[in-house]
Amino acid sequence: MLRFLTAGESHGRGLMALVESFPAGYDVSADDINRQLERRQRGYGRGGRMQIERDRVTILSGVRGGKSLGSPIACLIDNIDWPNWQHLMAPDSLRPDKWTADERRRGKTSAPRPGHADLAGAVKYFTHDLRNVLERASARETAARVICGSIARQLLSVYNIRVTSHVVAIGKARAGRRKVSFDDIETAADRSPVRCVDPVVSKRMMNEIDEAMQDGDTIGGVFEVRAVNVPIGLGSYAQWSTRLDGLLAGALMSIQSVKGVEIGDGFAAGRRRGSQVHDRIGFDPHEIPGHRKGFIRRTNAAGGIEGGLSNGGEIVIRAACKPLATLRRPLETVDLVTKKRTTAITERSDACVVPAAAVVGEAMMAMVLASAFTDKFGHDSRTDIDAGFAAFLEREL
Ligand code: EPS
Repeated sequence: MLRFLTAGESHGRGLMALVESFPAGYDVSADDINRQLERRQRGYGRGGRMQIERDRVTILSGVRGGKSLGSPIACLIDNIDWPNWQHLMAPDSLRPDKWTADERRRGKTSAPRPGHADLAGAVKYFTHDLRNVLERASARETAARVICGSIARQLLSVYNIRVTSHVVAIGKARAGRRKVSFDDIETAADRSPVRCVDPVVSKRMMNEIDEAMQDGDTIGGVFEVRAVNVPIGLGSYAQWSTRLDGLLAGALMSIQSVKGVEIGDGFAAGRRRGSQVHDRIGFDPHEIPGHRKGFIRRTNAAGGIEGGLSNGGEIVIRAACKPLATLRRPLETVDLVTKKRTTAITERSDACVVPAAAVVGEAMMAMVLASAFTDKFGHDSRTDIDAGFAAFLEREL
């Protein structure tokens, strides 16, 4: 199994990503990783931190001459904000007696935010200092996921498997259910400050964010991630833990602030009959380049997955993000030390993260697909995987 691990605190020295069991012989380019990191940093409604950071990767191991070696790939992002936090986040002695007034203010964090990991984390790890919890719970960690996702994408691109995303709702502003093609999303979403392909809806989404910001509030939304040219038969129905839909849903759900995931028609399919939902099977003997000839579908209510397996169609998955828990007008809470009623921490934060979460969603989708792809076609070298994939494309059922 391909494994993707991350480490790092939001205001620590930096973030690390580790990719294990990645096969040898694939291009791994820091420029490609940096392009993805830059996409994650964009998005209307982001806070002050994104003005400070310029996320850039340093590849520490596992790549030589631009090609993967088959050994663990370790990567690093330096936090530019680190000098402002080094006294608060020092791995050695903290010395609060030497802190400035501003450091003392940032260092006192015992008022948990409703909706955040703060309270449950403090109880679980037995601490009254919420910084011990919030630093790792922070969505800054997703920068390291984007590194992993970018490495996964570089493998997938060899087989023409592409992943993209767009935002379909922010607050009350929603894009219609009108069909948007993968290619339209790929070209248009990056041009919108909120990753929405419809310029009119984009404006409405930005208004929703402005209004939330003016009220000292935050706002959530829904994004969609898609993948094309995924070969038929990734994942498996043989065991619950190998089902592709379960793996993708878990991966998307693991993104900070995501509270709901649906595949294909998802919840709407629960309101219709089988005859109105299932995608009829057809046969087209003509070869589609880079794709296995044969069985086709004209509809895609299944979102490209049936029985826990990719069915050769476009994979379509949506995720709903709750509004962030850090409010400029904080909610009522209880101080962990005094047990008295107070208001929650008001750290610097974002008003809306849905566009950035969509880019992280792409990374998670790419990791799961690369993992399922290598489970099917091999883990050692590109030469072996290319041969297996070519044979698979040729094979007739
Ligand atoms: C983030 C960095 C953070 C936040 C945000 C994501 O920076 P800071 O905490 O210094 O303002 O902007 O974190 C959260 C959403 C969260 O819940 O903690 C980033 O790099 O994406």
